[in-house]
Amino acid sequence: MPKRKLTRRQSWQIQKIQKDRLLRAKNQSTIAEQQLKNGTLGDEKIGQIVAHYGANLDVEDEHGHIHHCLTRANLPMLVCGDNIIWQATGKQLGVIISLVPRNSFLARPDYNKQLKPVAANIDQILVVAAPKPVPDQDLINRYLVAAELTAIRPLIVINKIDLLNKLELQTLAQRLSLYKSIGYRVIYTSTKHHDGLSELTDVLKKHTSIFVGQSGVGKSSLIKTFIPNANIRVGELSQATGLGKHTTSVTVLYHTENNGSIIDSPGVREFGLGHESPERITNGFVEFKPWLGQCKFKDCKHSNEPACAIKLAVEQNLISQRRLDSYLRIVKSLSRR
Ligand SMILES: Nc1nc2c(ncn2[C@@H]2O[C@H](COP(=O)(O)OP(=O)(O)OP(=O)(O)O)[C@@H](O)[C@H]2O)c(=O)[nH]1
Ligand SMILES: [Mg+2]
Ligand SMILES: [Zn+2]
Repeated sequence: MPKRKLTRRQSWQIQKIQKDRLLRAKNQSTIAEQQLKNGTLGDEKIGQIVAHYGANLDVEDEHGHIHHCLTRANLPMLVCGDNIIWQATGKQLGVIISLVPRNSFLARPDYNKQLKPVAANIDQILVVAAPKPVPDQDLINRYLVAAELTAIRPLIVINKIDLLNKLELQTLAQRLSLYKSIGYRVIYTSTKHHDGLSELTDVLKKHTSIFVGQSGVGKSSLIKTFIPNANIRVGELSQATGLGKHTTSVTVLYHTENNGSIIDSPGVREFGLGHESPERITNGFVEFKPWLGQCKFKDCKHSNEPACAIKLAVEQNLISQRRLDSYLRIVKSLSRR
């Protein structure tokens, strides 16, 4: 995607927004520190972050009650799924005083290239795509790379299959069979016709899963089918662009009936891997692994070099040309940032 040149006014606006944000965050931490100093605090308790609105976080206690909390200034940025220690400061209000070490966390760089955690303590990433908007395979691959590099199990969910006739579905399944061949589970769903939902329920059991993918693919709609009582907003696709309109704006964690938790996150058009090196990205393409280190040149980029083991594997149909092309596009996009 070409880089957009910002006008002076736009840069000024962005800078102002960032300054205001910083000020707000500072104020909020000062309030939290003040509350701590005032000493009107309850006992230290364990809790989990279940929603995240700027400086305010919703903490769920062990009884399933929600408390609106601020955090101490010395804590890192907290996200959904984080286990924390908090103290009550009032009715349904509290302050978070420490973070329990994370088992895992998914992060992505923001527009400032700063790495921002998205969710913590997750053990499954459900990469959701839909026939409309057209499944973006580079985006799917980016998520798969991110999942591989953070050692969180990824699965692919193709939603809205009701939009396809039998032949179209077969063609898509054929196209995506490559993912199955490299070890990823692909689940086909429709929230309209209830296809694949029991398979998905099974997958969610006893796990903490995050739903990620482009806006409008139906992440919230899928989650709604598992937690019908939750107040989840689902959006319309824009008439003009056919793309989603970013209905979900905050990341929220929901509990399922079968001991699982699901995290709904806002759709993204692009999942940046700008913080990763090309070598790490190579490792995120699982099927490349047996051939790594076998190219003629140690610094082989797997594009035009002679005696490239990866290209040889492509010629022998052991690696898909489409995955190699996608890999090369992703690596190329790193140098543009
Ligand atoms: N035809 C069809 N439409 C669906 C299906 N699932 C969801 N939709 C529609 O797709 C649109 C977007 O759904 P959302 O659930 O808001 O999508 P989202 O991925 O959460 O989008 P963001 O929150 O913006 O990231 C809504 O109009 C849904 O009704 C499906 O299985 N089939
Ligand atoms: Mg949503
Ligand atoms: Zn090579």
